[in-house]
Amino acid sequence: MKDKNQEIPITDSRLRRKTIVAFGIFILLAAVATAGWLIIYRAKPTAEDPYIRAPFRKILQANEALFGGIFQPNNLSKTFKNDGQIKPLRLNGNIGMSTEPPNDSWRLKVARAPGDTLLISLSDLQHLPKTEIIFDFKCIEGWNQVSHWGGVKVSDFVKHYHIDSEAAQQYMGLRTADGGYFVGIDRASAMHPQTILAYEMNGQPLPLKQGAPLRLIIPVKYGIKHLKQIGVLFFSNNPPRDYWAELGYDYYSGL
Ligand SMILES: Nc1nc2c(c(=O)[nH]1)N[C@H]1C(S)=C(S)[C@@H](COP(=O)(O)O)O[C@H]1N2
Ligand SMILES: [Mo]
Repeated sequence: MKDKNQEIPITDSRLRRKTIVAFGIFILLAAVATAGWLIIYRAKPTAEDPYIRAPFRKILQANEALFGGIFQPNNLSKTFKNDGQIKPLRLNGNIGMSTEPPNDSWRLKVARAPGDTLLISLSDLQHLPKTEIIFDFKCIEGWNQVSHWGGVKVSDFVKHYHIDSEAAQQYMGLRTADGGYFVGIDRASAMHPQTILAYEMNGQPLPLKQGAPLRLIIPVKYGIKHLKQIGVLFFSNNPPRDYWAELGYDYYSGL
């Protein structure tokens, strides 16, 4: 019987053949890598999306199709018990934010149609059923923190103001009063039972820098979507403008 461990003698011709095969594989892989790089390098952003090269956006969109497709509207994000140790969320981002505390004349603007805007006061919102949530807030910059919020579910809000038909559109859009920060949210995530218009943090009125009088809390998304100091809310079948998506980030930003 032949010994499996028997060494094969290394002859010059065998060595040459091995070298040629290895070199061939190397050239092939290098060519594939270079071709891939060239495709991405030569690709241009498109007119509609001038911020990132089209192949990168395609990858983000494929991700969105996959994760949006498997998104279960009734699957809840993990929640936590209040152990009395929950700290204010670490501050991050102040784009589009005012340093003036809001006064009693503040109204949430709900743009239903051109020339048809609902104006809703904070106390109106506080009279709606209140939902509290304690969840792990995640920022794309790589930090996360358990945080505690109170407010009204977007789905309860929609029902109360009879804007179900508007909210049946594919997206909800939000922007700050000055329009400096803006996000777009797919309908399923906006209407998710843990998505709230929050006016409290840790059982206290929302601090200004944390988004007073009203911010979005949407545990199924990364922090970039939790817009602080909401000025205008609207629904649309076209994707609303989104601050970070326009700088090349993922529009969907799901968790
Ligand atoms: N208006 C506004 N909202 C915003 C931002 C911002 O720059 N401006 N930053 C976002 C980001 S990236 C994060 S992580 C969270 C942080 O919220 P916090 O400051 O309450 O921690 O707010 C989000 N909402
Ligand atoms: Mo963030």
